[in-house]
Amino acid sequence: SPPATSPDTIIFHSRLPDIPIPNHLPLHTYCFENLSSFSDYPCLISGVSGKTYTFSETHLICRKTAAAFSNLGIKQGDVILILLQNSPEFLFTFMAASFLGATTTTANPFYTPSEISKQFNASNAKLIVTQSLYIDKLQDLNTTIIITDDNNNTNNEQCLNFNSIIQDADENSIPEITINPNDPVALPFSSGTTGLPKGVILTHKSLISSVAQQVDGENPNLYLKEKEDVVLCVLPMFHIFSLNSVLLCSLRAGAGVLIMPKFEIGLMLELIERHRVTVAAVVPPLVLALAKSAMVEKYDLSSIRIVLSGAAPLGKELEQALHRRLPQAVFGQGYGMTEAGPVLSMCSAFAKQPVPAKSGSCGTVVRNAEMKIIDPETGFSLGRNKPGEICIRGPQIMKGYLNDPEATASTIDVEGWLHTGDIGYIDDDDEVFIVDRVKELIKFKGFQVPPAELEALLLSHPAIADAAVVPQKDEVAGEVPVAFIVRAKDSDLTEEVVKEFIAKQVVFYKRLQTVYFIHAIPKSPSGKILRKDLRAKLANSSS
Ligand code: 4UU
Repeated sequence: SPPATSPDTIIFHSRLPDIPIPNHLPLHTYCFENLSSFSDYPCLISGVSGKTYTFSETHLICRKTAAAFSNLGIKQGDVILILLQNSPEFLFTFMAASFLGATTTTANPFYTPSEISKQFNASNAKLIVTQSLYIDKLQDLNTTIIITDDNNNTNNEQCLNFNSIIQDADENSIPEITINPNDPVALPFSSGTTGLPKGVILTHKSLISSVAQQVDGENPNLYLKEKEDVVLCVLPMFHIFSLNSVLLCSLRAGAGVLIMPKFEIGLMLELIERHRVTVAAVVPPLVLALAKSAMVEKYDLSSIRIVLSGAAPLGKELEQALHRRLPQAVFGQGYGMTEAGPVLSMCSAFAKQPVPAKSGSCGTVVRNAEMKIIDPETGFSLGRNKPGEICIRGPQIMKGYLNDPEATASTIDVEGWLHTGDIGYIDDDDEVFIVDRVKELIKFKGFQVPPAELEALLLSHPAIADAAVVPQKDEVAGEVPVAFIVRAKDSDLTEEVVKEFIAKQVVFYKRLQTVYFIHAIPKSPSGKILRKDLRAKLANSSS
C-alpha cells in the first residue's frame, strides 16, 4: 500500500478560486443570511395549491415550527423523521430541526412499514412528520406523529396536526442553544460503497460548505439569480440532490422553488409554463420522458435556461434529444453522492461566468475541495485521462456513518479522502467523466437499491441456500436489480415466488426484475461475491 502521505499524489482542484465559506454558522443562519435583500419575493410556490410563501414568511414559519417542536419536547441532538412528499412543510420541518440543533432523517414515503421502521429505529427518531396517507404504515412505531394535511380522521391520539401546533407557537420562544459546526443536521440514509443502508451524518459545516461551493462567491459555480430564478423541485426532497442543490441552494441564493409532490408530465409542463421555471433539476429518466413526450410541443418552455441532471449517468444521445426541444437552455450535469455532502462536481457552464462543458461530462470538481483519481488495485493516484476510483476531500464531506465506525473507516481514509466507488477520469479541461461503478450499489432511476438489503431478505427464505443481487442495464430505469439464486436442497422454488416474496417487503424500485437460478454464487477466497462475474454473465446473455 502507498505511504500515508504521498508527496506525488496528483490532486485536482476547481478552476474557480477558493472562496471564504462561513461554515462556522448554524445551517439555518447561513441559509437565511441574505434574506433581507429578497424578503418579499416568492420562496416556496406550492404547485398543487398555488399558495406562495415569501422568504420572510418561510423564515417565520420555520421558526414557529421550531417553537412548536420544542413545545413537544424536541431538544438539541434529537432526530426527527420526515416521511413526506415534496411540500412546503418538508422545508419548514427540516429548518425547524436546524433551529433546535436537532437532526432530520428523511425517508421515502413509498417505503414499506418494515423499511420505515428500520430507519426509524436506526436513527432513534423522536418524532415523525408525515401525511395522513401514510399513517397506516406507522402503526407499530410508538412515537409522536404530526400530520401535515387536515384529513386526520384516524382518531389516533398519537397524531397532531401541523397547522394547529404551529399556529399557537411563539417564534420568539425557541430555546437559545449553541450549535457546533460539527453537530449533525441531516441524516439521510445510504448504503455507500457496500452493505446495508446507513445513516450519513451531514453536519452544519458539511451542508453549508456544499451549498457555498455551488452558489456562493463572485462567480458561483451554479449561478442562481436572486429574485429572478424559479427552480423546479420535482425530484424528491428526501433525496440529497433535491434537498441540497434545489432547496438549500435556492434559499441561500434568493431563488424561488416550485414544489411538485410527484412527477406527472402534463402537470409539470403546465406548471413550468405558468410559473416561468428557469432552472430544472432532473434525473435521466425525466430527461427521457421530456425528450419523448409529444405533450412537450404544446407548452411554452422557453423560460428554462438551465437543465441540471444528476444522480445517474446521462447518455449523450438523450441529452441531445432534449436539447433539440429546449435549444435556449444550457445542459449539464452535477455529480453527487450522499456521503460527499453531496456535490463532487458541477457543470462549469452553469457558472456566472460560464465555461462551456462537453456533453457527457459531470462537470468540474467543486471549489474549496480536492479530488484525486486512484488505481483501484494499488491506491496510487493517476494523472489526467486515466480512469480510476474517484476520491474527494474537503469540508463538505460527511462526518461519518451513524454508529458504524468500521464502515466510516473503509469509506473515509486516514488522510480524509472519501472513496466514492465510482470509476472516472479527469480530462485535459478538468472535466470529470464517470465510466463505471465498482461499488455494489444499483441505481433505479437514480434511486438507491442496495444489493445487500435484498440479499439479506432472500437469505431469510427457507428455500434459498445462497443469493446475490446485481444490476442489469435497463433503457428506462438505467439499472434494475436481478437476483442469482441457489435453491436449497430439494426445493422447487420458482421465479414468481421469489419475486413476490421480495415485492411484499420493499419499495417498488427494489423489486427484482428477473431471477436466475444457478448452482453456486461465484465468490472470492475470502467469501466476497464476485459481482463482476455475475454482471459479465448478464452482459453476455443479453447480447
Ligand atoms: C453518473 O445520487 C446522488 C446525488 C446526486 C446529486 C446531488 C447533487 C447530483 C447532482 C447534485 O447537484 O447520491 P446517491 O448517494 O443517491 O448516489 C450516489 C451515486 C454516485 O456515487 C454515482 O454512482 O450516484 C451515482 N451518480 C452519478 N452517476 C450520481 N450522480 C451521477 C452522475 N453521473 N451525474
